[in-house]
Amino acid sequence: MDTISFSPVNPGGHRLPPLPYAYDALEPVIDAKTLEIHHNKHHQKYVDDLNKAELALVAARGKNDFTYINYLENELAFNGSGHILHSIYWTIMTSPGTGGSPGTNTENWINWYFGSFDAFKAQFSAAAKNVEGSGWCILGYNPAFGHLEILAAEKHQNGTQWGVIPILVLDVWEHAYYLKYKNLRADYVDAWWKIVNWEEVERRLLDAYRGKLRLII
Ligand code: MN3
Repeated sequence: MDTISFSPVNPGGHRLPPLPYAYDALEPVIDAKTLEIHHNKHHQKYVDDLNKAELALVAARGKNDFTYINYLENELAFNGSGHILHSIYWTIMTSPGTGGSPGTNTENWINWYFGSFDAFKAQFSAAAKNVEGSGWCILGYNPAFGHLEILAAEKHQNGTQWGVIPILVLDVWEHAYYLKYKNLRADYVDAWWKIVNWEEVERRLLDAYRGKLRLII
């Protein structure tokens, strides 16, 4: 059997990816202060805690001491998923008026499964507005079924289908919108459509279908 070469992230080696734009680039939909805290503080903490959990597990294996295995497995799931989803969230947004419209393949796949773009948008918005507590709304490609699906995830990790590859993600934790929108999550969700980067969505969809998508670049 062939030995494949791969380029893993070493245990404890995760880094906060830089934003692909300035903190004020998403104004007025997402204000600069919210974006700065969200990226610099919240996302950084998921990265730090994921690294800590991985290194703690390296140490646990070394000592053959799995006393804290339940805690550490939960830390891996929570912080690993948080790191992945935030990294995608930053890249699928862009300044208002610059995101274009859905690409040909994105549009075809959405129309085939959801019936129309409007029906997709209505379901995605409803799912995002009604996520219970903190979580995400995710349009993902499911290689097991060969089609797109909308999933409403609680926290970062509950409510997924195994194998789903996130294509378009919307953070509906309060830290993503509370400074500007207060308790009005629905207003944030409705405004957010103005900053979707459809070119990046199309690229992610095609790479996911071809099995070439690296979730964090
Ligand atoms: Mn967040």
